[in-house]
Amino acid sequence: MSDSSPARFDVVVVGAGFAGLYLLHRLRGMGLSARVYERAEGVGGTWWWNRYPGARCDVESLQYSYSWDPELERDWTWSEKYAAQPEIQAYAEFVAERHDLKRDIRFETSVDGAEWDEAAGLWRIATSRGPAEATHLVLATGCLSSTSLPDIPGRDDFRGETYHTGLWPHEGVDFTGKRVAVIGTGSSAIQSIPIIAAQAAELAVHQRTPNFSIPARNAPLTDAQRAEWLARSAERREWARANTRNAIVTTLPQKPVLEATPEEREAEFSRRWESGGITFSAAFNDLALDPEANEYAAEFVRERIREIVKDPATAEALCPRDHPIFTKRICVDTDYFETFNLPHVRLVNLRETPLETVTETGIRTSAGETPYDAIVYATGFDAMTGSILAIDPVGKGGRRMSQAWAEGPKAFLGLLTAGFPNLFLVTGPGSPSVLTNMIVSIEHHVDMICEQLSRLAARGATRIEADPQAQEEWVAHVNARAAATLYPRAASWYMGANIPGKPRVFMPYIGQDEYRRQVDALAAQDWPGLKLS
Ligand code: N01
Repeated sequence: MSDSSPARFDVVVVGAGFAGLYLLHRLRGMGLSARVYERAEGVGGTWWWNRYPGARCDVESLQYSYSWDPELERDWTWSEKYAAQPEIQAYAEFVAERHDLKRDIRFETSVDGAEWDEAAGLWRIATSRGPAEATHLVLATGCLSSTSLPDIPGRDDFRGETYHTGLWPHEGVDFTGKRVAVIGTGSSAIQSIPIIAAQAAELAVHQRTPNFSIPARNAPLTDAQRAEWLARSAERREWARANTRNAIVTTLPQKPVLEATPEEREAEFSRRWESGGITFSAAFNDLALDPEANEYAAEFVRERIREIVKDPATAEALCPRDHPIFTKRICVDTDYFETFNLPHVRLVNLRETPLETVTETGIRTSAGETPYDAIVYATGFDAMTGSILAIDPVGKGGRRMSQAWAEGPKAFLGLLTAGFPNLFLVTGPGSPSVLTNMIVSIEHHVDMICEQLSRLAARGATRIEADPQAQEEWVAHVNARAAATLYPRAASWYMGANIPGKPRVFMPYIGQDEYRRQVDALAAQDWPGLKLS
């Protein structure tokens, strides 16, 4: 069905993930007309698409949940420390039903383009079901929504089954008795490999770059744990927002590892390794800053890999050496390294035997061809900018976002780009986003957008735009913060390094606590850098 005349709204939102859902709820509360367009058949965003076996959040479920509805927090029961994809998607569904959000969401509708009409002061939006118009356009399109399938020679010749972890079939895949190749060893691969291995007859893991991974130590949550969290959740969430770089409640590091004795070092790394998860990175406060400090943490993890993996050559090949630990998103696994002890699982080290081509029946490396029934691409995403540039909005003077961002993404506070009035990004490049508990950053940005919409209304203004000079200064500030850390030493997706031709710029803002301080300071000065008219 296609609408013929443009539907007209105060705000059009692209995406019905956790950002789009909360934003829709807020916009309704402000009395604004809003429409959400979502290409999937249901809500949940990244959790709708990433249904690969073992998909699970690496932030604890009690924290990876909305804070804006205390009753919701009481009424929803998380079953495990780290929720699996079906439970998180069910939670998104529960929120949508509870707040009656779906009536303003058009599913299976992609937004294919958007153009700013300067004279009319509105966005003209092209969707797969016809045109729409809105005073404001919000891209709540997610940071990891645009999948990346590498251009490997022969890729499309393969006659067996082909999957990408980020576009997993909803009916699931049964690998029982099959010869399976996985390409990639990032978080998605590391989570899915143990489960694929449990089904497959043969599994070959094609690794170009080994990754650091920490055991999740996932477990069912008890009533006592849930009650304990509920009793103090508001206070703890607030503490994490004010005091941590990643908005995750944890015990903050007390000292630099370089000042710790060997016994203190070992004890703290061991304690964090045993409790599991990404807070391993908070063991000491100099790990992301000093190469020598970082190496202690890296070597601790390598030692664990050598302990777990029985074959010494495989263990050594699994030990990351090309980047400091924590400069790529640390992986969190359940039995990843243990999987390489299974007789039907083998590591194909692409650094030693490079992948030459996919054939009709398998994969050929420099060591020869191996037949497979299925190939799983766990090859990641065109992160942070991919889903924005897929729409490639056209701003003032006919200038496209892809032109404005030719040297790398530029957005004041990661929220608004100069030359694109009334176009908001949720957790855009230049904001803490992917370095944090995403739901906390999403809530912050949604609240910031609503604050700006209220300011516009209060002043009888209709347009908001980032000042180019303020934007340049912000981008320089984001870069300077990254340059003071070890992060730029990794060829990571944070740097755009996984996509051929993408500008190498460190995209997220390091430190959501500092980001909040900056935002609060701007608010106290009535938002210099944002022009209302
Ligand atoms: O993707 P990735 P991901 N030939 O980009 C390899 C979030 N996430 O989907 O490093 C061979 O990390 C590539 O190799 P290399 C999380 O933020 C969260 O796993 O480029 N290999 C790499 O090994 C995460 O960081 C959760 O040498 C090729 C892999 O593919 C982000 O999503 C779970 C190749 C891609 O790894 C992305 O994770 C899952 C080629 N041509 C994801 N091209 C949780 O919450 C690429 N690779 C736990």
